[in-house]
Amino acid sequence: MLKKLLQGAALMAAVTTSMLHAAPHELIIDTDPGADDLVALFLAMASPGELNIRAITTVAGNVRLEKTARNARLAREWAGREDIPVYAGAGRPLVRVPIYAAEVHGEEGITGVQVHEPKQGLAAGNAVQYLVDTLSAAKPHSITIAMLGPQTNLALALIQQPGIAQGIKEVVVMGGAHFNGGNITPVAEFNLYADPHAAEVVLASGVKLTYLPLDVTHKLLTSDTRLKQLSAVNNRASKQVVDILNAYIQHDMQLYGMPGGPVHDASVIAYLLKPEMFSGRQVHMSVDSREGPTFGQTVADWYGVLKQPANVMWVEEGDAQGLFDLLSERLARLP
Ligand SMILES: [Ca+2]
Repeated sequence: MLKKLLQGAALMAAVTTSMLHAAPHELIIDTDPGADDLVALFLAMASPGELNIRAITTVAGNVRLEKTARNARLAREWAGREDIPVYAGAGRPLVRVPIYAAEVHGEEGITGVQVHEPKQGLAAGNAVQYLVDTLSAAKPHSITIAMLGPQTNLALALIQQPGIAQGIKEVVVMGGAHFNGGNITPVAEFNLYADPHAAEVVLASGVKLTYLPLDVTHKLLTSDTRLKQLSAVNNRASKQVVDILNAYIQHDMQLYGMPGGPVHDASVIAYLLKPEMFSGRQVHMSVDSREGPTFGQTVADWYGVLKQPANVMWVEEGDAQGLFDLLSERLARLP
């Protein structure tokens, strides 16, 4: 009897899991391409079974808005996914002076490949208004947002209409740093440093938040073997990814003395596709937006010493080889 019950429970669990996998994420990708954003966009656009990408929204970040909006359209053109609309959003952060990261991502925002003006233009309207309209019309907790840049667009949408939080299932953020230390200051990660006030607005909205900070992305590194694995896919998309990464990883490898480079934003998409490859902890997190040496720092209470309620899932471990296996498998589907 007990054995039968256990078998029944196992079957139910398997059915539930397969049902969960059967329903794709209704996804908006908010992004500032960005070399690693390009890799993330390819991974997402190659995964229509799991990710129904409603739109790509762009923001100023790694480079200026005109270039991030163009690069998102380039990614879409290269991936053969011109069915996905691209909306341009905020051209500057909420409060702070704009900063960019051309020294890491190149003047055009993508390293290692030639850029051109894509054939298809932007969707009409602003990304912030698109977020307001889409999230307010959405079923409760139905839309996932992959947050691959500064959080300005979503913050502006939440300020304009706080009720839109109801449409959000989860916001999965590439950003922040705790154990690792920062990459733009000793303690701040770029996306949070570029607009900490926006991150505070999103945090205060009470939406379900998952952070993939440098703590995990600096563990998911390229290697010669992994770049060869990507090369072996041998199509245009894989060649572009290898060219982008070969140029992009140099900065971090030299700066940190690491054996390979991180592919930060791709880990957000990998998390959505295969959450079982990652682990972390529900923690209380705050963002420091005071001027001074800790500007943009995320303070993650890993050990719960503050006795505050958890407000984010802080991802700390990931399967590096799993990420590159997934990327290779999915890139093979692209042109
Ligand atoms: Ca990014």
